Amino acid sequence: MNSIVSKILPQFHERSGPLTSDLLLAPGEFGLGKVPLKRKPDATTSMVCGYCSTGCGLNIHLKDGEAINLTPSTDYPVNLGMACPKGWEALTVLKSSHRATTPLLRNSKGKLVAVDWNQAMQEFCGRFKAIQAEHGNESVAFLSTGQIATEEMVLLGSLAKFGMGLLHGDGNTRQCMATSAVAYKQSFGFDAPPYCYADFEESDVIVLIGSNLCLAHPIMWQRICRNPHNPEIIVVDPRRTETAMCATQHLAINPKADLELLYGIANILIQRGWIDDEYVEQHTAGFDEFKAFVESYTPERVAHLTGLSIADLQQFASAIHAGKRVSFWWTMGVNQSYQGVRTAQAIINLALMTGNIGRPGTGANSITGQCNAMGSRLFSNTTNLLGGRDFQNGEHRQAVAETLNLDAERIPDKNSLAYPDIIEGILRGKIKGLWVVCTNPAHSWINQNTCHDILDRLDFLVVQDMYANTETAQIADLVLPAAGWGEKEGTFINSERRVGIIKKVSRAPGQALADFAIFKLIAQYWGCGEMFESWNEPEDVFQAMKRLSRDQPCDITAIRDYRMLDECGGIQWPFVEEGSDQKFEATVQERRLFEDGHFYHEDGRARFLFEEPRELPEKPNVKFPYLLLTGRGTASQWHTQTRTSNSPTLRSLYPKDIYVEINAEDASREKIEPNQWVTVESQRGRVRAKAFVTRTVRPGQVFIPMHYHSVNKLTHAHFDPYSKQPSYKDCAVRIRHPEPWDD
Ligand SMILES: Nc1nc2c(c(=O)[nH]1)N[C@H]1C(S)=C(S)[C@@H](COP(=O)(O)OP(=O)(O)OC[C@H]3O[C@@H](n4cnc5c(=O)[nH]c(N)nc54)[C@H](O)[C@@H]3O)O[C@H]1N2
Ligand SMILES: Nc1nc2c(c(=O)[nH]1)N[C@H]1C(S)=C(S)[C@@H](COP(=O)(O)OP(=O)(O)OC[C@H]3O[C@@H](n4cnc5c(=O)[nH]c(N)nc54)[C@H](O)[C@@H]3O)O[C@H]1N2
Ligand code: SF4
Ligand SMILES: [Mo]
Repeated sequence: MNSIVSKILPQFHERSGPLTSDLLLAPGEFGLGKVPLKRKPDATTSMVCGYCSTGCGLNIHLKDGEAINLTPSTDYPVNLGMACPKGWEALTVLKSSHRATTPLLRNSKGKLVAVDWNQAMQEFCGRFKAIQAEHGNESVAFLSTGQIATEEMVLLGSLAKFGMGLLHGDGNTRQCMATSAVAYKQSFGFDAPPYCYADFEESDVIVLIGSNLCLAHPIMWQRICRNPHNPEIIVVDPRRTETAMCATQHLAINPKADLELLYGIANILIQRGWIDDEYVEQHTAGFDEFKAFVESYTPERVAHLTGLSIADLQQFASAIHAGKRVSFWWTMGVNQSYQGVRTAQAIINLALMTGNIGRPGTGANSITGQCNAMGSRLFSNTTNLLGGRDFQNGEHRQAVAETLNLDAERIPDKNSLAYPDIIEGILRGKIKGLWVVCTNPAHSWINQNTCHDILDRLDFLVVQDMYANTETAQIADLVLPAAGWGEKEGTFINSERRVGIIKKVSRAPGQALADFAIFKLIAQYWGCGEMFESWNEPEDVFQAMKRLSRDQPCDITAIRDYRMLDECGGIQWPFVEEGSDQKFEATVQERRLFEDGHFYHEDGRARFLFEEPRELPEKPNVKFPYLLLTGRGTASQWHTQTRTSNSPTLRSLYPKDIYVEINAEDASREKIEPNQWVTVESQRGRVRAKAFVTRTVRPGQVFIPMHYHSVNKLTHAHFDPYSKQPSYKDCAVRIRHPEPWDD
């Protein structure tokens, strides 16, 4: 086996491998190419940011081929010279003492100790194969991510399912985008967010539902600030967020009452005759049934259910009617709900019935979260077969088999378990081995008390991460050290479907390898290396992705190569070869879908989908009187903070300690002083937090940012039935003080 390491490693080893930037020249001559350009060590190159789905372009300034600084790109169509604090600090967090620099294996004394790649690979393959031999192939699963390059996702998904024979693999996108993906698929026939960011600037009415753009997508918010039409900005959020404060109308809705609100608004629009009948007639199906369904959502009833006034509802409906170009946007306030799919579809219904789709400044627009969640939705080979296909469809399997020159029998004909079912499978002893790539479930998964207990039951847990100190790495049996953004190359797909490029401008520390290289190494040790023989570098996989996308709605066959992406400032899908029906100019930098009113269902029509709302599963009650909301806390914190906590600058921009936002009225009644430590308790666990007394949350509600590790001790594991996305933003808690830690 050692010979494999010596054969493979030098090819990939970050220390010996060339920086991509070695091949780069001055601005205007960027290229990742194999074309050996004359080396010019001090230059600037550009790539997209590795945090959020906005996908800003960053200029990376190099000295001797290595990144020394960065500035936001002024000519990238996404961010037009802007970046948020995370983007500005993206390089800093790479140089951290917490980086995983060597594989780590848990020894017989229970300690993680450094081992070499050869031993790590022997353990990885030996242990997983042994589990498979005893309990069947399906007893090993993987959990992946929306934060590695699409090429890496394709390789991981292909290796795991076609090479290693796994059936079950899902991603952290389940926590985040599953609802939107299912909603779009059912309504439009494909998971296709229709918009481009120019729509932020072209709308005259912008409706933001469960979306705190100002801090979660600050550059998208900047795009709204550039809107020259003096737009109405309507924010639907139980909290008076930074975004709500900037709105022209803030609807401080009762949590999880969005479905009632949206049905109520649809009813008002119908009653007043404010419908685009022609659009509905030509391009949709199911409107009459929907119309009959929403009739009972009278303004009086809806006002009562949502906690809003009838005047609020009338004003919202009137704004939609008055708008010439109305866009509807949503994020986690909608997706993370036990009825998220139907809520997202209720938003889609409003856009369809008013003809606000397919034109500039319109759309039913789901905003993605992670830098490459969109890549994961199409190419991770988890929920969908590669290219947005269906595992259960024989023709789809055949198409993928032919494209990848693979025996179709190797492609599972069953769907994977979803993330919550993988967790459940571990609990039931069906899943014994888990491989976690670029996600931190021991912090981010819902209801941590059981999550920890469940992960402890695994026979073998492998974590592949940039940092060795993540909550999940700490409990792993084997840690594989990964290179991060800036240390490897590939592509990301942003919220507006733009394929953008990332490059290697920094060397990964120690023995850390790009995920791509780790997957190749595993393939060799597993004994299926020849399946991926032709995928020597990410761009080879990119060419395969093009072929996999052919004739799918996400067709990118006309993107020639990385260099073209670089020259064009990223390219949105679809981007189809000459000679096909759809032809796009690379020079047109921002495009939207459905301009011809044709959707992806066989009849070309979008669907009106709806269902009776359900009760809040865990309502506040006498014992637990507050409803806990969770979400993003500041623009400077990223998720479980493995990355952002490594920047002193970012750390100075957010509160060090976990805090709970509580309304001044409640604080006064509970006799809580600002900044006092209190205990927040749910039926499942308790958390110590500092009281942040504020009027941004309403009485009876509290808010804790997700970035502090104990938050998910409180959350209640319940899910949307269609998307299986966790409902992170509704559970009942109480607040105690003095703290009951000693009782
Ligand atoms: N700085 C920063 N930016 C990020 C991230 C980060 O960690 N840090 N993460 C990225 C990722 S992966 C994602 S998914 C996005 C998330 O971006 P957002 O979805 O904008 O962020 P959240 O704060 O999770 O949730 C948005 C809002 O939903 C509201 N909400 C809660 N319950 C309800 C409800 O029932 N109805 C309505 N209408 N609203 C409700 C909350 O009060 C909150 O203000 O952000 C991305 N951007
Ligand atoms: N209570 C509550 N919980 C939530 C949410 C909420 O709103 N409330 N939001 C949910 C949402 S929307 C999301 S997206 C999830 C996010 O949850 P996670 O995915 O668990 O959060 P991250 O901190 O982004 O974890 C990514 C991990 O990948 C590592 N990493 C970064 N880059 C690379 C790389 O290139 N390769 C490898 N191998 N590793 C890398 C990082 O160090 C980090 O440990 O959290 C969810 N959890
Ligand atoms: S808005 Fe998102 S993509 Fe842009 S710089 Fe900030 S984190 Fe990066
Ligand atoms: Mo997310």
